[in-house]
Amino acid sequence: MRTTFIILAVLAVTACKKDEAKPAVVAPPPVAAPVVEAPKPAVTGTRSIEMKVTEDGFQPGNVTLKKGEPVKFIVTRVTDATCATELLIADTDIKAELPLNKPVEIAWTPTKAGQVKFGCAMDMMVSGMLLVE
Ligand SMILES: [Cu+2]
Repeated sequence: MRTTFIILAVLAVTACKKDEAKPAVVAPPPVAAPVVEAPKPAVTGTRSIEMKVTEDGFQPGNVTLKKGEPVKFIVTRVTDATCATELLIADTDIKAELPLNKPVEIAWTPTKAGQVKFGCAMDMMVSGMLLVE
């Protein structure tokens, strides 16, 4: 009887040690968790839309928005081989400089449904379309 008890006790102790060892091994993933959660505050409230200016123009060229929903474009010009060094949104006062490789935040809230053109300062020769629903 005693032997059985001791074996069980040993097993129990061994099991405890294993359980104790596990969290130490599992520990690294929780470190990654805050990294995943980090973008959340930026998304809260205002929708962020990342956009690039490449040799092919604005990427993405078409963006669907919702009327009354505030958005924040984060625009990065990644090439000098473009005339789109500024971004204008038609029928608004928005005119943002786009320095090379520097993300620029442009906040806007569409107030009516329809298509709104955006593009470079040169009569929007390089352009894209905002589709407001
Ligand atoms: Cu242009």
